[in-house]
Amino acid sequence: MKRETAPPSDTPADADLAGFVARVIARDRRAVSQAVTELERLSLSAPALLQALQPHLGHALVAGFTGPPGAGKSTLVNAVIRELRAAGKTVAVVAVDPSSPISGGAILGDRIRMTAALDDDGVFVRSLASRGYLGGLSPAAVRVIDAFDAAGFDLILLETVGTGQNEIDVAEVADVRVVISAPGLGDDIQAMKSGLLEIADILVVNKRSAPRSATRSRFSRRPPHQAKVSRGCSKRLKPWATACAPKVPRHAAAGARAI
Ligand SMILES: Nc1nc2c(ncn2[C@@H]2O[C@H](COP(=O)(O)OP(=O)(O)OP(=O)(O)O)[C@@H](O)[C@H]2O)c(=O)[nH]1
Ligand SMILES: [Mg+2]
Repeated sequence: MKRETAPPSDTPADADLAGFVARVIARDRRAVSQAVTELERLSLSAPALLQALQPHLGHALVAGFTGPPGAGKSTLVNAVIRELRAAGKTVAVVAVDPSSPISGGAILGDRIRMTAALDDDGVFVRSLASRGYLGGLSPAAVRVIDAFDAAGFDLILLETVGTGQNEIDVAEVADVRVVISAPGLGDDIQAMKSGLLEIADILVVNKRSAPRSATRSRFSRRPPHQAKVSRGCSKRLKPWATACAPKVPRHAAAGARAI
């Protein structure tokens, strides 16, 4: 007698998949969390899930936050979450933390700063480890963004690992690129070398209370030639933005001033 072989437990039947996708789209937190985990780990069912999510993509605006380690990316993202929630928008956050090159573990410390996400169903934060990948993101980040997009979040905030001058993968993924700098991280020579600065739609000089912030405000008033490079907005940004010229706010994420 021929024995029926059951599908591998990780591969949902079509009906199960349709039901699961319906729950993701309805922003059922457990389903969203499970979808994110499957897409992050690239489980056996991930390709079918990704395909099923495709018709539901394209609603969210993806804002990337990048900059050197400790510039204040997570603190700024936290402040932006508060502002967006006050404006009635739903927000998902993908925070990429570095993996230890020795143990492979990641501290996943970004979300500690994101207190605005606590006890709020309109916010979903997922930390990802970079797993040694260079470029500022995690290979899973794009798939996880798709899960949040399908779940109907209005905005997806993507925080990179603390980046160097050449780690600009976020430019490919985000509709709006926010580059965060802080006083004392370099002089005009660093500014001329560009790299990271060139991808900015919005260039934020954070930590206005820091001792060298007066020097940086000179830079803020007179953006360097690099800032012109990203003058255009992507098509997806236009419905959201009143202006697309690069902005250089001098800013304090910690006090949530001038967001
Ligand atoms: N004085 C001052 N400190 C700030 C400000 N924003 C952030 N900080 C502090 O700077 C430190 C680093 O802030 P984070 O938000 O973790 O910086 P980050 O860029 O996310 O750091 P990594 O993710 O590790 O690269 C923390 O101690 C913050 O409290 C600010 O506007 N002013
Ligand atoms: Mg951070």
